[in-house]
Amino acid sequence: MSAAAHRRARTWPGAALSGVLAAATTLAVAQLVAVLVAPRAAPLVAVGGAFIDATPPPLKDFAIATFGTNDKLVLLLGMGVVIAVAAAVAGVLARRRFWLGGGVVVALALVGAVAGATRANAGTFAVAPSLVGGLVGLLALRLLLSRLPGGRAATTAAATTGSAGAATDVAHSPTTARPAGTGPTRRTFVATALLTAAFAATAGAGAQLLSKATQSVEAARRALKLPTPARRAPALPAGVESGVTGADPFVTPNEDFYRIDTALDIPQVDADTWRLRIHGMVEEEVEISYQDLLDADLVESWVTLTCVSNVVGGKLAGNAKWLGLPVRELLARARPTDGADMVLSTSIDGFSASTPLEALTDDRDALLAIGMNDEPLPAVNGYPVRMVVPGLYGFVSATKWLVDLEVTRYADARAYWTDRGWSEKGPIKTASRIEVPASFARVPAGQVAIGGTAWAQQRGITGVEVQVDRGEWLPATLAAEANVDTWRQWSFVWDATPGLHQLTVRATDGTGEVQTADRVETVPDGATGQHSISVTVE
Ligand SMILES: Nc1nc2c(c(=O)[nH]1)N[C@H]1C(S)=C(S)[C@@H](COP(=O)(O)O)O[C@H]1N2
Ligand SMILES: [Mo]
Repeated sequence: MSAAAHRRARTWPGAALSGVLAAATTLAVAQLVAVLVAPRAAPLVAVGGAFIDATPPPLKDFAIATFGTNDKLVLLLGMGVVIAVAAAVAGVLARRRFWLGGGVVVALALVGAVAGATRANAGTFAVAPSLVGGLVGLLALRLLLSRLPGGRAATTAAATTGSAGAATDVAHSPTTARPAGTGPTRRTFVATALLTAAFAATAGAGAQLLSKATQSVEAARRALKLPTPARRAPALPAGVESGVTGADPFVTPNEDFYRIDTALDIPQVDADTWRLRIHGMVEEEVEISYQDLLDADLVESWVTLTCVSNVVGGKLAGNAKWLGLPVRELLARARPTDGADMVLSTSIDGFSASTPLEALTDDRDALLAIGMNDEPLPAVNGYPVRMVVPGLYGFVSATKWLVDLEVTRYADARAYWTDRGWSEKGPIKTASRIEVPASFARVPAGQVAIGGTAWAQQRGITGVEVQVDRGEWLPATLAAEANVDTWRQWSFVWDATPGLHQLTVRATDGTGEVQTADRVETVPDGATGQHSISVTVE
């Protein structure tokens, strides 16, 4: 090994640390610039968003199945790890030849800039965060490496900046003089590293504070008072709850409602400037404001929302009281032309859903919803306005942060998930699940309360049956039905004998059709199959 190689071998941890610190500086500065000029173009969020859009359906399904609603956190953590490793390698490379590592920083900044500029509604300055961040990151890398003891870059830096003077005073500026040829000491490097880390932390915290201060959307949402509906939802009948302890509540509280979307950062939509345009195959284009919605005759309804990615027995469904304007009233004003059979609804972040025109014009009360369980829509559930269409999976109907309705034809336009291997239509399939006891629970012998929920929106649930150890199907007791668009709870008293047992459930919908036992996957239009659990009776 040459002497230079020896020195490099000794200094690689410092070089790797330099890379990581430079990356942290890049991201923090980019975040700060993003908050100031292009909120949606912060590199992590923009690249993560582009990654989500490019994720093939099996991987998306895997992510949801494995990490549930934490899938986004996992993605961000994964990106953090990848970036840290790439940055460490870049640091070591840059130690050898600056532009080998610097090139990695430039490449990553360019990826961030392109992702930022190509997101929906990106804005004029969408490349700025990544480019400014990348530039500051490069300077940080250069500075750190020049302060690394014992390497070539250090020697060069010392030779160009050095003259006589004290070498070890950590408080000195980059032009601190030191004896020619001796190079910086370990203390100088540690001090520079600490300063860089402090700088990155300050920029990051500044970005955080600033974005809190400028996020007036949540404040506006909280201050909002929903109007009194012109038509209230009928009061829930007594007995919609089965009464089985531990079963899910009939009304899902907003904070427990499942969340599924492609948005890494929750879009901040200002209700005051919000507009919805209805256009395409219409006699007349219509545009409405949020105030128009507040002033309209709003209706309330109980609807159970369900995700197509819900697996048999899964929890990606929730039931709420929605407040909104029937979409058919707007469509009546716009007057769709002959041949139109679909409405493509688009959100501010580029997600889109294809809903049959029919489902938006018939009497099922498809809503432009602004309220959820007597509150303005929470930001995660689509504030200020989302669609809620009874009977259809969310991916083809429930567009959150809604900004555009295009009346069109299935032959002419495709929605977000249809481009990614999912179906263009998505009526909800009959489903039932056992909530109590939990799978693999241990229960005492004797009378055991079994409970759960079934749904078949638009058709309703007219029967639920339970099967023990693949025996005879026995009727469960149905809780009261609120309406055909909500889920229905059920209960069953089981005379449990000691041993390991299997319990299975199936539902019958309002058309008399019994839920199939055939297992199909969620892709492309929803899972089927019956939910079974194993229980040990002691
Ligand atoms: N803007 C936007 N709206 C969206 C989605 C999305 O990714 N982006 N996902 C849809 C899907 S797949 C479902 S199941 C529902 C989930 O609504 P929730 O998060 O309020 O439960 O939102 C729908 N609306
Ligand atoms: Mo979904």
